[in-house]
Amino acid sequence: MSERRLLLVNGPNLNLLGTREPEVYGTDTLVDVERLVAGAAAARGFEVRAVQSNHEGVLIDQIHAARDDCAGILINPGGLTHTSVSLRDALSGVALPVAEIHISSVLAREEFRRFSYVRDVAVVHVIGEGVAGYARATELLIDIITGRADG
Ligand code: CA2
Repeated sequence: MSERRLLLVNGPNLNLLGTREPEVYGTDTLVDVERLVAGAAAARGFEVRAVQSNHEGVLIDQIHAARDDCAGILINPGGLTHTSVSLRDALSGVALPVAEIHISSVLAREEFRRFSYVRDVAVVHVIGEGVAGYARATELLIDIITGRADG
């Protein structure tokens, strides 16, 4: 492992966290999420570069850039989870370990949320644990990166 840094990616509309639909997504904001992840990573000696965008190409460019200086990627792709072959190809193309996070229980919501293009390119999946799931995903991904777990 060359770098003790993670890329945290939040996809479209996650900038709205904490502003509406609290019954689905809770009351924490995106800033709270980014602080939570930074704290969980720092406790294990990692730093985090966080990006949120509503634009698929921006997310893909950031994923490509992670090849140079990150040891893994935490991603909540938002609605792109269910639609984007390109995002999936970017994740598989950089060949870094990926953790897929969903705040809500996507498997228990509308049918169209059940399928994920990201699922089988990720080695960690934390789904339906609310914002706290980001911290657990961070720990699980670091376990894999540091060789403390194998999946
Ligand atoms: O449960 C998740 O984390 C999702 O990835 C969130 C996406 C949704 O399309 C996925 O199916 C599941 C939506 C993100 C929108 O976030 C909002 C947050 C607050 C208010 C409105 C939208």
